[in-house]
Amino acid sequence: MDDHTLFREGLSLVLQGVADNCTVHQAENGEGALNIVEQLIAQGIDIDIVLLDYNLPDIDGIKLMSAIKKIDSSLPIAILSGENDNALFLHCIESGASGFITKNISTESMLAAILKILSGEIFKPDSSLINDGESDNNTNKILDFKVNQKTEQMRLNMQNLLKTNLELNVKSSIDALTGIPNRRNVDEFIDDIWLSSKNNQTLIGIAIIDADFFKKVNDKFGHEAGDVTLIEIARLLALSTQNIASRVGRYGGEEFVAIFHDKPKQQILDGLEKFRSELESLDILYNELIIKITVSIGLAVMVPTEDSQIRNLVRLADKNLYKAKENGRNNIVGDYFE
Ligand code: GH3
Ligand code: MG
Ligand code: MG
Repeated sequence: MDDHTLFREGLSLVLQGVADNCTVHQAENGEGALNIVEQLIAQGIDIDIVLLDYNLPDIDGIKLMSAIKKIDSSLPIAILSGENDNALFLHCIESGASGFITKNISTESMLAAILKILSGEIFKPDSSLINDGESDNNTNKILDFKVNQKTEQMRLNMQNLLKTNLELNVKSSIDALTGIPNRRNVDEFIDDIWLSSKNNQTLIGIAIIDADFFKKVNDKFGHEAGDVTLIEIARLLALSTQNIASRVGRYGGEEFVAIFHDKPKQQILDGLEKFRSELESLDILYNELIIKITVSIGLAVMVPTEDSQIRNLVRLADKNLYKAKENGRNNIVGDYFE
């Protein structure tokens, strides 16, 4: 729950990207969050964790936490905050939070924090991240004591199974270099979306994105510079398509993929074009050198018919990528199947 749409959508995307069997529900204010918790519990659905923004438009984060705890006192709740001071952390833990996560940390660290809380531990930010102007040794001792006490208490209802699953999924679904979903993850996702598109007669789109003359980047600047370039392509792809792509991933080597579901074709094309042009003008800094890179994109979209097959859609996207390369690279070729 966070009123900051970008942050909320981003975190949701990451969580769904790492755990196949995880469903993320989003709310942009306290009332929405309470409604979701109430509804899920009424439906008998287990909630593994609640991530609450501390600064909310309609209610104080701590008050909202108490309201949720009234519905289910055993629910692990993590408070997310842009501020990082000891007093606030202590206040949250005392009020029943299972963790206090500062928002200024990497996605990887945030996932690690969530995993820790899921395993029944209290998550406390790295002390170097905490602005402890006022604190002294004594405060730290109280803090450690409270954390230990709470941790022991929570170990009793540890959710080991979920933790193991999540950890396994994080390792086997995420591309180690770029941090975005890997081919296995994307392929499984495509199968799911395909079924849903077929059943609901909605549009599915697949874009295959390949870096142009990438070999030259390695040859000219070295393999490490090539790696940095791949990271930048992945980052920009995820960022510039975050509102339209259901998932992006690394398909292998210098090839990426984006999956679209139930979005108008023009919107998909606009999003991909935005990514293509932003990448073209991006200066990638590496050891005081500037690396330039472009991509060619093959897109295929369709509403699946009774006898259409997913592999034909992927094949068409691949064929279009080939055409984009032949057209001189740094462009998009797209097709629409009726
Ligand atoms: P085209 O425009 O036709 O796609 O040309 P290209 O040079 O991008 O394509 P080619 O397939 O000839 O070369 C791809 C290169 O990508 C070769 C390979 O060494 C490099 N590559 C693949 N994976 C990685 C990686 O993880 N890191 C780095 N640095 N290079 C990689
Ligand atoms: Mg290439
Ligand atoms: Mg290639």
